[in-house]
Amino acid sequence: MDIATDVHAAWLPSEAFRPIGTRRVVVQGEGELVETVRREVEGATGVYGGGLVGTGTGYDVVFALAGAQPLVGEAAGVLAGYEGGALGGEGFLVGRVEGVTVVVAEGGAGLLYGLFHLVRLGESAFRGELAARAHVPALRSRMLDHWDNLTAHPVMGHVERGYAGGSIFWRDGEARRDLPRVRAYARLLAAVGINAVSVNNVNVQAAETRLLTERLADVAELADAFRPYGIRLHLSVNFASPVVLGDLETADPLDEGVRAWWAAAAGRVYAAIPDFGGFVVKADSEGQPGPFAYGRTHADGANMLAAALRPYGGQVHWRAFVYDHRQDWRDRTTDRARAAYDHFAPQDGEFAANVVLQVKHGPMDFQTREPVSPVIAAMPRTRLAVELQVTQEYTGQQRHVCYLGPMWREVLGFGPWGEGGKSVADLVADPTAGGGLVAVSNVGDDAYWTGHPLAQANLYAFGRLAWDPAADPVALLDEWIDLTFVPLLSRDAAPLRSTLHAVMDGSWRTYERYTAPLGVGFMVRPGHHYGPDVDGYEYTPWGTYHYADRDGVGVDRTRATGTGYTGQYPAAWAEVYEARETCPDELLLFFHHVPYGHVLGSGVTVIQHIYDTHFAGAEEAAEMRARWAELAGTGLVDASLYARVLERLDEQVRCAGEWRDQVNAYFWRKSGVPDAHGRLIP
Ligand code: BDP
Repeated sequence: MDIATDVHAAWLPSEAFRPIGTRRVVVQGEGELVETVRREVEGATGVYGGGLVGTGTGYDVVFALAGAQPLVGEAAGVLAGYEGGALGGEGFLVGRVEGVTVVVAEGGAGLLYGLFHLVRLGESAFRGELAARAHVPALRSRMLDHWDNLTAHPVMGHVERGYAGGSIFWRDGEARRDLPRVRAYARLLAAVGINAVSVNNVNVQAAETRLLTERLADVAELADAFRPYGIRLHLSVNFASPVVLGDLETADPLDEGVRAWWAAAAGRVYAAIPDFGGFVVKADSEGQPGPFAYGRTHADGANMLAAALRPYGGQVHWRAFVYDHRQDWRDRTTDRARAAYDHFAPQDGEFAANVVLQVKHGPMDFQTREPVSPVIAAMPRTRLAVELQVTQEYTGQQRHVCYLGPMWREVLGFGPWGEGGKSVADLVADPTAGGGLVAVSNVGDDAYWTGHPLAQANLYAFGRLAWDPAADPVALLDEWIDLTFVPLLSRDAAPLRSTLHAVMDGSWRTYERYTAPLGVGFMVRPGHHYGPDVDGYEYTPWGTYHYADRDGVGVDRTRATGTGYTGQYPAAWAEVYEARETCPDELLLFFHHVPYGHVLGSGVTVIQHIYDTHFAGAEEAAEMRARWAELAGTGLVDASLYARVLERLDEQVRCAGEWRDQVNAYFWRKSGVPDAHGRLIP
């Protein structure tokens, strides 16, 4: 077989299991996840001629729980030689002694992650000696949120901001019950280390409140499909559920009846799903109900739900995406970027221990470039999770190639307190104060899962960065290529690898070049957010402005003359952002309103930078397409996958040209400053 026949397999094609499948494998231990490991091994060895064998015979690989009795000698040896800290339920040790490859773990999840680790290593897991090494996830919670609607929303469809077809869970108000597909999905997620999902949209429609009541069996069925892969299911809930369901007249979090209602609801959920993860809540945001209606705080609201879940060990993921989407746009002192901090920072220390405050990585809304949210550094006494957007709402909607690994790596590596201080990754990884990493899923019922086949790499990279935030995003691309494409090739993969790197490595920067400049954001068509519309949101109440006029552009967020947003950062960054001279170029227009002639750190004026980057970005998109087209007829990738990517690159090239022309024409007309190189601007 030369090319993929089962596109559903994504980064787990059966060929990737050949190295394990040809070998004699011992699996030691009991429990549901150990059974999953056994099933995986049975499947692979059934195809490739190896076998699941007993401890008395010759064997090449051992997967063992540390507590198994009697532990085979090689596993006991690896364990005895290990001197590091606790592995926990999800960590594992890998080593190779006397020709036997060994994975030892304390829990079934660790063993399963160890199996997928060996799949990533391929044949190299079976060569020479491997010193025992521990692999433990840096973050305890690695979660994917689906914005899937039970019933198609009239505007948003079945998946809000979904670009990969319908929901794999729901259709037309019913559970789809395509459980084999859900299990295949759970398996893909486990292979990248994801251990939590939420299966419905944060904007919870009235009918969806019934997931907590008469539809609970549907939810339990999904939980059953995820459980064998170590993934805990969560639900988004509507804060006003007691009212929406017609049971009570109030949803006031301090009302005893309301508290009892939620306690009973949680009891029912746990009776059906004993390992249920908890609730995800979007409250008082973009029209969702919340505690403000009753004069209560977000801590009041979150803690009430937390109390209902506490007896069962559940958590509330309370989202910090709270702002006024009907702000007075004539008032230049209000600033949407300030909102999350202004709402939440004063409540630091007031949230219960099983509340996780889920903060978007930037202060606005998943733009191509934003500074890191100041909320992340402002709440040391609150458990925080950082939320990323894998679905490409603002980054090309899975029609454009935009590999986001490099952006997320920058976010995770950012040090809010400056040099030498803790990083964002350190904060979310902290064993007591960290709430992990969450991302909005990019998956649907599309044959490639993600619409754009190359968008799979974003899901892959998210999971792997949540496991190891220090991972190099380009190396993660290699891993993804090695699993997804290389096992299917019987010849040299180097040309394919170099094409994929050429198309993907710099694609986020390319996308940034042809869209909104210098961190100012938006400029997208209102509503669906695809393609350029420079003034689309400029004179609306949404709070997303660029303030371009004939003299200059950008948002003054300084303390000296602007909205004061820079003051929300710890001193090191507050000062850097406050001054035009020290503010990083790529964020200049996020923080400052400057004349078109302002000279950037790069030595170029703002207006010339806009022209240069837009010409360059559109050209790079065309080069990406040309690189991909070189694969035509080579058989290096499946023909339908090749065609799907090419068709999307055609659209990317068209759209990048549209962005270039609209943005350049707009700023030429506003500023009256021509392009120094006399290129064509419409
Ligand atoms: C925005 C989306 C909107 C979501 C919202 C959220 O445009 O569809 O409901 O975020 O995060 O990016 O709640």
